[in-house]
Amino acid sequence: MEFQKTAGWLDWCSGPSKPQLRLPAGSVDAHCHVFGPGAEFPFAPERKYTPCDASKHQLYALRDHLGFARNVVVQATCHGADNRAMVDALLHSDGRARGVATVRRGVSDRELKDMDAAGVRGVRFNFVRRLVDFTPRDELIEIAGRIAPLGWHVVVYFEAVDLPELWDFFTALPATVVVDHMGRPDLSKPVDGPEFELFVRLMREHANIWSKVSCPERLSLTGPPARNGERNAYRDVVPFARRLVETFPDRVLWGTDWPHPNLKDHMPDDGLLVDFIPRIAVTAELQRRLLVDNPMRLYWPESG
Ligand code: 0GY
Repeated sequence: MEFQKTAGWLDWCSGPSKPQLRLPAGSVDAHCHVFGPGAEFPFAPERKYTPCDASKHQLYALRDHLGFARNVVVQATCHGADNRAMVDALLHSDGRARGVATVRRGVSDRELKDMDAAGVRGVRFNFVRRLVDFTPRDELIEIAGRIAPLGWHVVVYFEAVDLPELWDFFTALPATVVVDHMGRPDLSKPVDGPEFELFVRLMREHANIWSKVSCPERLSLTGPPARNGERNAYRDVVPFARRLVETFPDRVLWGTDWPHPNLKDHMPDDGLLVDFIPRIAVTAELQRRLLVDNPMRLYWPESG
């Protein structure tokens, strides 16, 4: 099937630089996606955007280029609850990728078991309105109950302004909960202001809640290297991410977010994104926890 990309779609960077940071051995890119290829794995009819293709081969070439050992492939909304492209990527990873799926209420036990065997370790609940239609809470609670026996966790994606309303739902989930991109804070607000404090409190009061300290390119208002010079890229994100890394060193994850869906402004160089890591995890010890120990504990516990 032929797909027409969403108008103004920015394709992923095809020649990323080699990072200066030598990643710790065994580092995990804990948030990335595959898109199609659409001709092989068609995009979902209910999708809100149509991306460029971004195949498993391209993802694994990037993994090797950047110096990662493993990936966590997160189901993207453009594939809806059709997890075939993500599962296919896991099956062709030589055990070096785990996955996070999107499922609906009608998913069978057999489908869940097969996904588990392929390497899926969680489901994603998405509350970002531009990406998905509303799913009733009782359906999500039912799904959380269905995956609990498998030992899977729940990944949640939402914007900071919606946290007060989602608080009770998140804190009642009977699983590890991993928040995408620090709960998408509004960086025009201070790092010690009430909005981000609420997110820090969520993590402080609930030891089962983790956060990805990913996506400076998505959150930053000060912007990318071209505007600031490499050393100052995404500088407004640093205090937010550093605060989480230093307060909760055992519950943070990092990922490239390749192939960076829905960016309007610029497409990041993934090598430079890796070089952002030492600015938010400032010691070798913090980097090792962020990139190796924490994701291994969550996604490859049998290797520990
Ligand atoms: C991300 C961000 C986005 C999209 C998705 O599943 C998705 O479609 O995650 C976004 O547009 O914010 O985390 O990669």
